[in-house]
Amino acid sequence: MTTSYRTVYAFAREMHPKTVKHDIQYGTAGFRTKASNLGYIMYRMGLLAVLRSRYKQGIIGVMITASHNPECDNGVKLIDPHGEMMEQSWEELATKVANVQDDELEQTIRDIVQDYNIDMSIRVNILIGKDTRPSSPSLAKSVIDGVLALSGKPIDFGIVTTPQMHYFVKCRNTQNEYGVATEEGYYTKLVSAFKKLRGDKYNNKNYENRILYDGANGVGAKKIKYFQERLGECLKIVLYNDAGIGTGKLNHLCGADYVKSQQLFPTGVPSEPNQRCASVDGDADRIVFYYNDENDKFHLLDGDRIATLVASYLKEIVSETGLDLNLGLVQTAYANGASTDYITESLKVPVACVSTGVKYLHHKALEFDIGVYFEANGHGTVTFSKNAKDKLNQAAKGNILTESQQQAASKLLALIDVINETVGDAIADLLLVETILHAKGWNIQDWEQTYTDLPNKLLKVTVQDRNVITTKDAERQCVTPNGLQEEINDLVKKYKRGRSFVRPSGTEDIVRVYAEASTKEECDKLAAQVAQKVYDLAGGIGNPPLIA
Ligand code: 16G
Ligand code: MG
Repeated sequence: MTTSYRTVYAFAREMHPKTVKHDIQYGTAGFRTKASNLGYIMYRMGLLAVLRSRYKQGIIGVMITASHNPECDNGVKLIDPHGEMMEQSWEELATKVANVQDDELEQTIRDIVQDYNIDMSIRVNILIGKDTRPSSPSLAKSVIDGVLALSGKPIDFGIVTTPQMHYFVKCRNTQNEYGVATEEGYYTKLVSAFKKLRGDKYNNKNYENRILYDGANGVGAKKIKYFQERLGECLKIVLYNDAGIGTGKLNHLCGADYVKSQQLFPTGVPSEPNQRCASVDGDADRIVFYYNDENDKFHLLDGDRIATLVASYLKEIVSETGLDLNLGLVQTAYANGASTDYITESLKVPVACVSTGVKYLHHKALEFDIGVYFEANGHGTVTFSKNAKDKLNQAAKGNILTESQQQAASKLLALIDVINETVGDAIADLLLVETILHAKGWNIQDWEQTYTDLPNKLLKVTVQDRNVITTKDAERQCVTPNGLQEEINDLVKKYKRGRSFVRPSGTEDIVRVYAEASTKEECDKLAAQVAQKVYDLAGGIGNPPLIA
């Protein structure tokens, strides 16, 4: 079979013409913008997926989603054969392919084929998935046209969560060694591991097996039903926010991003005092936990909390196995300072800090035998090295260890199957957290009491060009504009436990300001003062930020 390039331009011209003049960039989470501007981008990403697939000689995934954005937005990202986000060096190619004129498209494709020495005769499969946005089906059709134009074979998985797509891609590329590449395979893997760990004692000490679940009116609401069916009485998941497709309610006043960024209880979930609740985001790759106390005060347990809970539990089991496995935790600068102190000082687990964005966290985590990573926003998972899995498998089978060590090894192996190692997975993370709370006999208050978060604040500043801000040291230090870091240092010094950093957003045309300090008042003040410095030194536009 040889691929003809003839259709590339013809399809573009007749069916998917470029409709937007300005360039759009493949950012931290792929392309993301108004759905109405994305048709030609989708077509072109279908083309690129085929090139990437032939280049890597593996199956590539394409996920159509705009995560926690409003319903009118959409987006697309490519998934590499290991189930990870597409390698960074290809992001530039994606940007190029997305932005050339229609009549330059064919040549651009030919150039990539030549530069990367791609064998265009290889037969390839491209897996396509989408969230519940009303625009997703027609955008999926555009991706399919792109795949067909270069003679790839599209396989449509329909409406699925982002982490399900990552899982399918990995399963397919490992000939189902990682799991069976179907929705059923995914549910079976997670649910059987969960049930095995839980046993027949559904409650334990302070732990009660009931959780209120906010599905953000998205795919997370649809897919949790398969878990409800399979888990039954073992874990009672009570679903809220499951509005129909196209009602405009996706992520509206609910979902993980809303709860985390607004620090508010979502709409549509009843407030029962001290009841554990969880919210996922629009494509179910983030989760946060929370509750209202008897005085109706809101308490949030975010990604940092999940990270510490998971790391502490893994540390316990690893030591029970007696095996020599190195465990590490990866965070970003957004991690609450109190969580970092708790992890290093109390848990004595090494912490690495990397730049914002899942790909950075994931890659760093792979350096450990067991790498736990979470962003404060609730995106995260755990990765296990081959070395760790081999040692555990041997330990669980062989007679080298004591019986209790052997049992711990089996428990850890089951825990690995509750985890989606490819990417942060809200539902898998929910099952993991429930497993740990159950094992510890904890309610959500017990979990919260492990340490006290420092008050923190996020602000946005609009500037002429956000790229004038450059950073180093995992975004904790600002390099340009000149003098800004010194100003931040001077401000931070004035506050007890003060910490602040600024970085250009990778998903919005703004600069983000983060601050934390020992009291809420001080923290708000520090954030506002730093925001003002950004406005003054980095070309702020519009109204200056308000100083509290
Ligand atoms: C994207 C990233 C997320 C990051 C966020 C930061 C992925 C899959 N998602 O949603 O990890 O926290 O961007 O957004 O990488 P920002 O650059 O606008 O602050
Ligand atoms: Mg998401």
